[in-house]
Amino acid sequence: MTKTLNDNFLWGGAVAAHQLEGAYQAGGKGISIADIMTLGDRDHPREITKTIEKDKYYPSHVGIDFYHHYKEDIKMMAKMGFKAFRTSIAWTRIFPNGDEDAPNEAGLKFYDDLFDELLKYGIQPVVTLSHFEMPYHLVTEYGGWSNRKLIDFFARFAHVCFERYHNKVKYWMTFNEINNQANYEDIGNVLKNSGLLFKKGDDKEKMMYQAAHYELVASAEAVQIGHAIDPSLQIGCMLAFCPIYPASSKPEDILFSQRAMDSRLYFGDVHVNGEYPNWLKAYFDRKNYHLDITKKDLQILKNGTVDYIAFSYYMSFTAKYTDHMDYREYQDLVSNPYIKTNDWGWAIDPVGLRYAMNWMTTRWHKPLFIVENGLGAYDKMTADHQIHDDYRVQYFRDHIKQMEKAVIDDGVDLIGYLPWGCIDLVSASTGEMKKRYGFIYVDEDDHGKGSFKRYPKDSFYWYKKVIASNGADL
Ligand code: BGP
Repeated sequence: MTKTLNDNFLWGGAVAAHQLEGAYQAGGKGISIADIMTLGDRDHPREITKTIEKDKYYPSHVGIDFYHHYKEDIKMMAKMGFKAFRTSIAWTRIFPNGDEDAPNEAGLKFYDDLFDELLKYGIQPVVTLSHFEMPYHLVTEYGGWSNRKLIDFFARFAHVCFERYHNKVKYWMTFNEINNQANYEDIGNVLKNSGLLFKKGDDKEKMMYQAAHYELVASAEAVQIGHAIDPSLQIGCMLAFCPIYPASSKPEDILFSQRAMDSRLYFGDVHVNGEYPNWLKAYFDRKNYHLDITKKDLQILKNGTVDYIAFSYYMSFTAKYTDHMDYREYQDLVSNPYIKTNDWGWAIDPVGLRYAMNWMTTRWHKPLFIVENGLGAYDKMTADHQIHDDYRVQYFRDHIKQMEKAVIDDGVDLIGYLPWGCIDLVSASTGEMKKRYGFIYVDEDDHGKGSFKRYPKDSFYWYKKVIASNGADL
């Protein structure tokens, strides 16, 4: 008999609060860093404004107005047969400024209602505490994650969420793509994700490591808080996983690509082993980085290791050794002749998903959870409201096949598969609507205009069939 996935495999989809909720000031919500980001596009990064300017369009303000449409949206997900739905809690709905003593009840109630609606259909909510956003007040008053105080603010937020929802939510993640959260190369991302403000002359790399350390400690503290409230909670980290292949069999290329991956994925080492890897400690020494890492921090990291590894998988990279071996230099990327790219230049590499799953299993020995994967594409709706997205079906078919090989043939322990943007939403990198990922089309343009009506795409019916057959009918 052919082996299949477990019956309790969690099929579903994933979104994030600031990319779909809209209603950015409803129910006492505060301003988050996502709310001051303007619209960008493939060639123009999004800008971060200091104040909200009248007449300017900010994608998160509208999202797809999920805040008011969630019942209808969840009904459609239930029709597809979803077993799980990943979303995030907007920190600013719970603590509008981030540093209050008491949470905002209206914000807490919104997520109670949302989780109840999911549970009504037997869909498990899977929750990220911080998905690329934080209260803007914490940036202006404290300097974002450059400040140790943020650990306490985050811990308080996590505590409130675990206490309130632990009977409704079993699977949690602390920071979305924590390894992108602390990425100093792209100023837009830095501000967006970690709330760092740079002054002239600042050592950005050092600041990035310091912020990353505080986030890692905050994450480990949250894991302990959640387990103390309810030991049955499964609390994981979330990593962006992009394999970085060597450009050739030249030993230097191989060592170089290995170090490049280490540098992106050391976050997983800290989350799982509760300590920094040796190569990174050596690097800190070499660079003379005396980071604020206390004995107590190291104890927290040790005591707050994660239950599982959640990850996003979109693409792979290929790297070539140049004349230096500093691990941050993996940006010397070359194109891979065996791999095609999507309209945004992202490499489409299904086999890379199987590679990723095996890589993580061998290294960390933890259950895995695919909480993002998908194809951003320009979809067209016909006059009779059909969306023929056969390219998306092909993308998913190829990736799910590799995922199944990893589970069935390679024995990887996988909790579920939650493709990204199961309903069209605002793109994180550009703020546009036209980079669509969903099984459900939302009639809205890049400026937040449209009927906001929802329509199933062809992929909707295909995915329904996949779920119904537990991944056998692709
Ligand atoms: C991941 C983020 C998501 C999502 C996805 C697709 O990095 O966790 O928030 O947006 O990428 O990216 P984009 O929206 O830029 O296409």
